[in-house]
Amino acid sequence: SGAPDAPSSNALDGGGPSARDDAFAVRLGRGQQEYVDPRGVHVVVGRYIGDAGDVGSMPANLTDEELNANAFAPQEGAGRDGLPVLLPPAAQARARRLYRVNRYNLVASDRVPLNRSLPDVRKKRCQGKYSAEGLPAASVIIVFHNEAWSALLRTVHSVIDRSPRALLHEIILVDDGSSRAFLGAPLEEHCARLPVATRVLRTGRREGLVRSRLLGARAARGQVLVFLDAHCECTKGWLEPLLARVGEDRTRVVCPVIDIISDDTLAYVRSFELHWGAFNWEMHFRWYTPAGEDLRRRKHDISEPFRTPAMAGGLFAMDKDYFFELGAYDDKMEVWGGENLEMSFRVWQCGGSIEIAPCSHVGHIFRKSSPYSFPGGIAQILYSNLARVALVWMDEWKEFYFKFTPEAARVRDQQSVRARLQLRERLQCKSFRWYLDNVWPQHFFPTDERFFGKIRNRRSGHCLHGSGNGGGGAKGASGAAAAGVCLDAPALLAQMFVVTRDGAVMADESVCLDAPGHNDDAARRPKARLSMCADTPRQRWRYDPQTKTFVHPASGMCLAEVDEGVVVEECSMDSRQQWIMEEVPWK
Ligand code: LR7
Ligand code: MN
Repeated sequence: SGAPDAPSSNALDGGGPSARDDAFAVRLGRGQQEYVDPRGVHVVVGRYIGDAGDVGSMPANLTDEELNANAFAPQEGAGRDGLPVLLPPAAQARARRLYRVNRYNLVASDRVPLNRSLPDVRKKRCQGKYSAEGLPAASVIIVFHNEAWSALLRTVHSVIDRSPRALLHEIILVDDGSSRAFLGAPLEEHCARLPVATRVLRTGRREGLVRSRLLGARAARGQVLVFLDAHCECTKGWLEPLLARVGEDRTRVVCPVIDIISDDTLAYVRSFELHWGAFNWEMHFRWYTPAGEDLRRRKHDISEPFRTPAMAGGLFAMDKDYFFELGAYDDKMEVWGGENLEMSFRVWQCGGSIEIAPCSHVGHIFRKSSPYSFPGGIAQILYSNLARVALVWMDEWKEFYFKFTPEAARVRDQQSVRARLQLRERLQCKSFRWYLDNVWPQHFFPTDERFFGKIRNRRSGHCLHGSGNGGGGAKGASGAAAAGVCLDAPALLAQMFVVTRDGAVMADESVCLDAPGHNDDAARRPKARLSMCADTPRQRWRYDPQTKTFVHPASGMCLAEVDEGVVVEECSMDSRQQWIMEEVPWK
């Protein structure tokens, strides 16, 4: 499929999802995991912040010398063509120890030359599709806080080496209050010698990524702003598609496909191009795979840019004037998180669009946890940012969010969002309802026309489990549907379902109740499943309020809870086939 071989592991982070044998397991962000099975059908998305205790806690046992040393020591051929770096046993203890500095393998990163080669991962159709002729020039903005020298400068060098010189107006590095000596004068000296104008701006104190990007954007002189994280590597042809799409229509915000650079071996792993970005009920960013009609449309021409409801946030191109006209960023957002959804809603609701250009591929080191501090605490910061998003952009769905996300509800009243509401007013932006209906019609959010609540089995009293993260052991899962003890207050998303007018039984994370579309053998009782929502008769159900049964028209069978689990079987009106719909107000 064009992907390099799965990297073998230096096994530094004690296993975790990236160490799974499943070659289709890809990590997509801090604690965000997505497993695409070999047929690309089911997607399981894991928790956002895996072990919160791990986040932001700098280990006390690293010495100042270790934290401040730049041990960049390139070895010819290390990581060449994006291949994994395999450390000799002698280096592994040190690698394990220093892993915690950046939450990626610093020793391996320090061996990979700044100008390592990478495969051209683009689809055939992409090659020659975009010419550099007549495209607007870019200011590439990279913000960082205590990044490793090797990873930061590999980002810079990959931009310089793989961008047509005429399209690269400048590179702007924004140091967000880093404390490491090598990021001071030595960084400026290195940048001064580069063949492309590369400036280092400094916030002077820790401002967080939003205000750091704002500093960079205000200083930029290119027509298009291109933002990158500080641990990326650009591949051949990455820039032209971004600039071409923005050049054609300045209201487009264009993202590359984000490939995976292993946090362990630094291997470059091409990711699945069909993802698009959205979010779950906790307002955490998620990748989903298009299904049904969306998938068919996409497959028609895999090289064509496609629209996405939300962006991951770190890697995108946007016309500079449009960026400021549209309100830049919410500068009251701190440190990390939420700004990607804020910008996604704002762009869509206020007249622009967000798309992914599949011919543009940029690698990013995905980490399992954050290496840096969150002054004030991660929950306080993240949920304050998310509360701001909800308060400004989500209309009555903010009440849904606050009702089911106590962490955000707690900080709701501390937010002053007047200026952002005025911006929304001034730009005459559309409603969140419009966004849900038009930008993300496949969404699994409750609306007034949909059932929202629990589905309780009459015989056992058990409730169907969805995929919410609310606990109860029902981890976000495609797989066999299950029922278990009903969970009560605080209302738990794990057992909440939305039933749409056309009979889809949806849960959080875009999973739908699913059963085989035929019944060849009346004696068999196929398991019901939770699968990635798709436009298929397998996922259509008809609830009969009289008999309280969930009929599955495609197979003519009924949903039942039996000893083996949740199945479909021949309809009999037995109480195990009866389900009580317990409506819960969604706002
Ligand atoms: O206080 C800070 N100051 C900073 O300058 C905190 C962070 N930063 C810098 C940091 O050094 C890095 O260069 O900001 C950049 C992003 O921080 P990361 O790498 O810790 O973020 P991430 O990759 O875990 O998170 C994703 O979501 C973030 C939400 O705020 C940002 O939008 C990131 O840019 C974004 N990264 C991507 O979109 C890459 C693909 C990940 C996915 C999915
Ligand atoms: Mn990042």
